[in-house]
Amino acid sequence: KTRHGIVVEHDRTNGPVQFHRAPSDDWDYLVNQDNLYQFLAQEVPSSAASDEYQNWIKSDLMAPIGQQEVWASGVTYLRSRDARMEESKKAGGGDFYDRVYDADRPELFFKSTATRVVAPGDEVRIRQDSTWNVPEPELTLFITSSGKIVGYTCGNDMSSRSIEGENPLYLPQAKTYDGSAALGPCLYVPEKPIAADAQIRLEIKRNNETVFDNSIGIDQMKRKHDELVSFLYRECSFPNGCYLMTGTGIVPPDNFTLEKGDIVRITIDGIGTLENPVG
Ligand code: DO4
Ligand code: MG
Repeated sequence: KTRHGIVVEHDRTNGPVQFHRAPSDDWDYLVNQDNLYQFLAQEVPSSAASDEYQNWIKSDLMAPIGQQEVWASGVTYLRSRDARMEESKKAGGGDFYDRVYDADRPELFFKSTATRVVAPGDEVRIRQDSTWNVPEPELTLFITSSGKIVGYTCGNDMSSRSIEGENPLYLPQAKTYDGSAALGPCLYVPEKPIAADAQIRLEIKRNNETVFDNSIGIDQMKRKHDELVSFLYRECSFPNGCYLMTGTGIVPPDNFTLEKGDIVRITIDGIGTLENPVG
């Protein structure tokens, strides 16, 4: 894959979301700017691009990542707290999830580097030693090295519920393995923070049929984006900026597990759709 996609906010006033090729091949340098919106607004045409251009760029998108680390937040929505409490029951349950939902300090964990992040259209994976697997559709922040949120993308925090449910200490194995994360389809760079009523939608298709479809508003999240960032940046520096998945508010019912060949589609208003087959 050869193209990094960017969506600049001024597109929203011009009809459908318009993708643009990133105006530099030096992704790490390009995106790590506190005035990224102002820079891109000058570089990227505000007039609508042709359908041909849109199809061309969407056909070959890389994940919008270079040297950045990907971190993730957990238990930021009620649905996530309830699902984790349920899945950990057999292991004695504990009140970890309940406590972290209400605590001052959020759950933050290291998810991935670019090597384990897959691009739009490429395969996300389920672990061979896991029996219960789900995608987690998450609004993902892009934060500069100074701690400013300048962009957003869709994230898939692929998770093994069987391994995580067996013991909370297995979380890194449940969350981090080859093909366990997807980002894209682009970096969305608005002038102001993403709309508070933006919706996240998760659709899962199997043999051309929809087997799961649900949505949630980002306003249902318990924590503020800046709150998550301030904890993440307390004792960690990020010379190239950083991605932070903000947690899932959608968890399929307990009798659902992903299968090889399923198609996972994550759509967030303003950003577009991240689609990946499961391998
Ligand atoms: O506590 C385990 C992980 C939580 C998580 O990934 C989420 O809530 O999205
Ligand atoms: Mg998650």
